[in-house]
Order: sequence, then C-alpha cells, then structure tokens
Amino acid sequence: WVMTRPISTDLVSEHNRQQEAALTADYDALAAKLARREVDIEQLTQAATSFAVALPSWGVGTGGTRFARFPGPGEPRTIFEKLDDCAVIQQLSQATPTVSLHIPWDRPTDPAELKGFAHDRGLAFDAMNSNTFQDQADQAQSYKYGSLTHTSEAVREQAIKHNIEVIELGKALGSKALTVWVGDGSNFPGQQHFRNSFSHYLDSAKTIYGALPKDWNMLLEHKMFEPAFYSTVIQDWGSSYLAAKETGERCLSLVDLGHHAPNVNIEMIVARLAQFGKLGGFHFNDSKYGDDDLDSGSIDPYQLFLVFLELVDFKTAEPSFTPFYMLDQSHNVTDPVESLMYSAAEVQRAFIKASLVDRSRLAQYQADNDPLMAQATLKAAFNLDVEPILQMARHRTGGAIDPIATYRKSGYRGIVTKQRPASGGSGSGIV
Ligand code: PSV
Ligand code: MN
Repeated sequence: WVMTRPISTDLVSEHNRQQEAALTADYDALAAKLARREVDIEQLTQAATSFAVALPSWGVGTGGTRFARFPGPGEPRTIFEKLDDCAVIQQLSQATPTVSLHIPWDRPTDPAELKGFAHDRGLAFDAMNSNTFQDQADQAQSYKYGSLTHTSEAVREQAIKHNIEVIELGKALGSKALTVWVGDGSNFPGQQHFRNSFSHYLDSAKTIYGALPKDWNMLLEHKMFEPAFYSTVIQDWGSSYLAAKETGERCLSLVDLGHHAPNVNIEMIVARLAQFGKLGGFHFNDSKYGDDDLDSGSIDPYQLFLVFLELVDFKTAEPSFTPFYMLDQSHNVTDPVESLMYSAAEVQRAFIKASLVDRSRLAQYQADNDPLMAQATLKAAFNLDVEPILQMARHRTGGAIDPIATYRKSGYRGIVTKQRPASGGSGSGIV
C-alpha cells in the first residue's frame, strides 16, 4: 500500500530544506529557553506531533452568509474532491488526520468505497453530523417548525430515523460519534411551549441513543440563537448538560466556541462540563459577534489558550479523557485549504502553550491568593513563541515547515481549478 499524496513530496522536501537551517537555530534557542524553565522541548514536540483536530467536510468549500456567497476557484464538487482537499491539508499540516462528515451534504452511495478512498489518502472519519435543519427534496415532512422537538410525531420520527441512518453510515465508515445539532426553536414569544419542546427533544434523543453502538458517543451541540431568534431548544450548556445526562452515559455535550454570547467565559463552561463527566467535544472557530464561524484563533487566541488550559488540566487529572476535536468554520474570503491549515496550527499552538504552563507555580499562587502572579504564570506561557515546536513537529512527520508557502508553491489551487469547472451557484448559503 502506498499513500496517495496530493502534493509532490519532492516539492515539500525541497521547501523544507530551504527552511531547515533557520528552524534548527530557532528550535535550539527555544529549547535552551525552555530548559531554563525546566521544560523539555522534546516532550512538547512529541505532544504537538500527537495532536489532531478533525476537518469539517463542509469547510473545504467556500462559505457564505445569508446575503451572498462568493465561490472560490476550484471548489470541490463531490465528497471525493472534498477528501482530496482534506488530504492536502493533512499532508502539509500533519494535524488533521480525520474528517467530520455532514449528512446529507456528503452522503456516500458506497461507504466502503469512500472509506477506502479516504484511507488511500491517509484519512479516516471522525464524528458524523446529522442535519435536520434543512428540508431535502425527497423528504415527506418539513422541518420548518422543528425536527426532533416538533409538535408532530411524524416529523420527530422522520428526524430520529435520519439520525439513525447517519449512525449506520458512520459505522460503515469507521466513525465513533454522532454529533446532533438542531436549529429547533421559535421566533415569537408564545410560539412554542418550552417544557413540551424540551421533553420531545429528550424523548427523541433517547430513541437515537438506543441505536448508538456501545463504543460510540453521542454529542449534543448547543447554540444560543439562529435560525430561531427568540428561543432555541438546546440554547446553552445547561440545556445541553441536562439533555446529555437524561439521555445516557455516552451522551455528552459538544462546545462550539461560536455558540455563546459575546464575552461569555467559555473556559469555565468547559471546566464545568468536564468536572461532571459530560464534556464530549469541540467545534473550534472564532467569533466577534455571534456564530461568525471565523478562523480559529483569528480574533481571540487568548480565549483558545484558556480553553486548552482547562483541557490540559483535566487530562492530567483524568488521563482517559479524550474529547473529539473538530474545526467548524466558514471560509468566505480565503482559500479554505489555507484557512484550515492555518487554523489547525492555531488550535495546536493553544494546546502547546497550555501544556507549558507551570502548573505547580500556578497552584501555589492560587493557594497564596496572588492574582497578579497567577495570571503572570499564564502569560509567561502564552507570550512565548512556540512556532519552532509546531514547525519541527510538521517537519519530522513529513509535513511542511511552512504549510501555506508550500501549498502556494505547489500550485494546487490552479490545478484543481482546471479540473473542477465552476459550479455556478453564487447564492447565499450556510456551511
Ligand atoms: C450550526 O451553526 C453548526 O455549528 C453545526 O455544527 C452544524 O452542523 C454546522 O454549523 C453547519 O454548518
Ligand atoms: Mn458547530
């Protein structure tokens, strides 16, 4: 078996060779600096090498808003082309070995064939995402007024059936989780009976959970608002926690960073869910105002670092803790391949910085009630430039020291633009 690599390995090696001397110098300097803090750089580089975040299949196409979508050149038209783009991201970044599929957007006609196609490109499948927030051409019931929480049993049954079908597809693809996000809610006070709709959700979730394989997790994703603007059934981590707890042991909460009000202390939500065994996964992205789906770390890298501070801390306490990490972003003005490579590295960077926080000092400052030095301990890690660690991790695993420059040099986008004629659609559209 020989892995299909979309970018010429000679080109990657050549590009890396040109950067190697600078990387060695930077890496050695950082190693010395870390050694003075009694931190072993090799352990961090090892941690960076093992770090992985899943790619959203929907993220490799150009996204849009409800006002417009400006398609980029060479957009993938099929799930196979999407996987080709994901393979580029993985080859150069070495941090994204899995893909999170959205059904029906990426429904495979032959799951075994798709699994083989992914495997040939060094990819596997992460959590499966169901979709009951849109109507499909062939469906009997409409989701206009909800899906898993709808007042009509027939609609709820259709939505449940869809989720079970997604589990079946995921089993064939080697996935281990189902992520459920519903847009159910209301636009008018009085439109919906709050308790009844939540009860319907709990009943539906339990039925879906009944079809979940023993080694799978069900991940419930909350979102404050949109598409329903007055109330949303699973609007916050409290509702998510309650639903996960009612549904079953392997039903956990998933935190999408963009699904909270501005300024909310998301890292504390993370800590709460973790403490009570209900933190199951993440959709990483960044936001300025709402669910902006901006690139991870582009607006508030400190928040991302603080989230990882909790994750690293909890992992130390509970070594079996292995949440699902996924990117969930909409790339409206950039080449999605570039954004995803850059974002994966931003998440990885937050993880590495959080890993080098001096925990015993922090604990001492907390015990001594020394707020200034406690936050200075965090800043000492956050302010350090760990780029050489990320570069070295990529270099050692066959990736690119500078993924974006290598990708641009490869001319991949130009090549696929010739192979993939424009699909034409420039209307509005979510991803
Ligand atoms: C909803 O806004 C969401 O975050 C869910 O994860 C969906 O699956 C995804 O975005 C759809 O783009
Ligand atoms: Mn999401």
